[in-house]
Amino acid sequence: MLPSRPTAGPHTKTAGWLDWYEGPAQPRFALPPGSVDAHCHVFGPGDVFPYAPERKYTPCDASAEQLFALRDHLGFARNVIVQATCHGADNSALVDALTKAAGRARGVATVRRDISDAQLRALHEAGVRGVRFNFVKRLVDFTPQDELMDIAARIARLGWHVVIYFEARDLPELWDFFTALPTTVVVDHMGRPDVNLPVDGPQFELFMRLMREHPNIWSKVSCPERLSLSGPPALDGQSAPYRDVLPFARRVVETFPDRVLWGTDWPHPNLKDHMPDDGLLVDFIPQIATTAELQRKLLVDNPMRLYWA
Ligand code: 0GY
Repeated sequence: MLPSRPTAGPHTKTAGWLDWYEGPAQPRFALPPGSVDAHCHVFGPGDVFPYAPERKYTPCDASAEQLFALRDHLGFARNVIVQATCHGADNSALVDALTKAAGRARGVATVRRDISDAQLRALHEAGVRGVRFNFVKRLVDFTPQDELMDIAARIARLGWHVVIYFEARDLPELWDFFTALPTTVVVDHMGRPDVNLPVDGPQFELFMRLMREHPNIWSKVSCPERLSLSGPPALDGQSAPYRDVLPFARRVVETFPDRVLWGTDWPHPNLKDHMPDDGLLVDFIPQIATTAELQRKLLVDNPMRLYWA
């Protein structure tokens, strides 16, 4: 069981925002030993780690302790904690969580161009191994690409990678920037395809081409709950959960088995329609990675190579 309920903290939560799911199911799928939840966040708690003034939403709190309780409940060994936009470039909550994880978590930070070398080194010591560049307009203000490229050049020297988050329709205009990045590049949530479009149609083909032509580009095959239009399991149990996302995720896993990662995305920011039960999300994994070998690569080998090597 999780130790405590979601709380609002000292801030007023964004209207319509759903709290993370309390008491998730025990997954039926037994995760391979050493599995990594490679995309999750901590929020606050806001009275200890205030949310950034420039944030576009105010979440309910989701602490490191609550994340680790979920990790143990679901059967993961480790987490990769990604700095959420509600904390801006103040990575204090992330660093606190990494310290508390005692080696069982790595981090992806948000940094600005004026960060010093000493601050970057301190983040590395804490367990940060990447930076996130966010191009989703509802989440962040615009940052010039030359600033991002400067940051990429500096973190490349530390052996870090860049995580990119964007909407599929914006890929054509971002292509040149993404393909010029000097590091390993990890795409969040398969570049957010429109799953109403065909899996072999021009939009998703462009994403597949991005990965095919650039062996340094990886993808998280996460967030079916965010991408799906068909939604979670029907109450009558007749329809498969997130069935419209399946062909997309399966195609990426089977085409690039050594460059895929999976994460819960707990505590699932910005969901207003339904909040997934994280236990059922884990049960979705064997549908997208259908053999023991693909599951081991997705959940253990790939994240260990990228974050713990
Ligand atoms: C995600 C997705 C979202 C939010 C953030 O940092 C964030 O605020 O990543 C989103 O709203 O799509 O990956 O957590």
